[in-house]
Amino acid sequence: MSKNNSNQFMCGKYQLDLAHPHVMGIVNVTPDSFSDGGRYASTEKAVAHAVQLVADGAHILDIGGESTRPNATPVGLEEELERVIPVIERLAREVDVPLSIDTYKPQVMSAAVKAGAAIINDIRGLQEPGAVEVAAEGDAGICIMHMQGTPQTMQQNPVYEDVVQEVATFLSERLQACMAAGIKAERIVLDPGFGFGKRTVHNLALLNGLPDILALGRPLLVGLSRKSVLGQIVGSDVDQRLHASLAASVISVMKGGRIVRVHDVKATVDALKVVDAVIHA
Ligand code: 7PJ
Repeated sequence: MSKNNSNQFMCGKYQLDLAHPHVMGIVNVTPDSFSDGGRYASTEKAVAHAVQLVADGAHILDIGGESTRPNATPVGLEEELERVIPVIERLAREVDVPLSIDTYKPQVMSAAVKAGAAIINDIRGLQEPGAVEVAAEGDAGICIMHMQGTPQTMQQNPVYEDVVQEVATFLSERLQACMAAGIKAERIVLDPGFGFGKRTVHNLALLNGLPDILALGRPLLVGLSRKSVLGQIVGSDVDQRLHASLAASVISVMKGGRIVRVHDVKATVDALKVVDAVIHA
């Protein structure tokens, strides 16, 4: 495969060569209700998990303090900051991979970047007032994701005429808006947002349609790890979706995806080494 500039992803002090697939490990920072250590315990737990993911081969860590699963209760700004900022500060010192902040709140983006985050991963595609401006201020990489509706309502009745076309149009418009605000294309990756306001038919059409979205000219990030679409296909609970998730990661990269966002880093790294060897053979 030839070297292609559109595979370069600039994020803070890092430049990732996405000609090779990259694994983004998921780090959820949620309060630990079983421990009396409170905030300190949840910070320690998230940091330890993150350090393990890097040892397992994660190329990027995605840190999130608010669950965006369907029907999840929103987390307030102060609470979200208290969850994620101490974790990012610690990891910025302890690991040498780009840290991504999974948030749609401009205040969290800005604090996270100050604390050492190199990527802003926004499930709302920088649509919150002020988000594009915060992203344009620094040199962080940006992941623009598509979602229909909001996490509270998105799975109630998702409707599309042509899901691939509609997702591509949205991502293209957000890409233009970011570039108009001064964010260089090299800093942007795009994500169809699997499971965010999509039924199984929509998720499958999008997976098949990844080449059409790749045609927008920027690398694709794909998040299918343990998602309910896989549970529907395989008939398994969320903690029994490793094999289905590996299949999804392999297919995603074969179809043109370049960053996969996953829980099970070690297994995914091995699976994608095989895909990488085939792609570059
Ligand atoms: C995604 C995400 C995804 C990006 C979540 C879950 C839901 N960010 N954050 N793409 N999913 N960019 O992991 O089940 O698919 S949270």
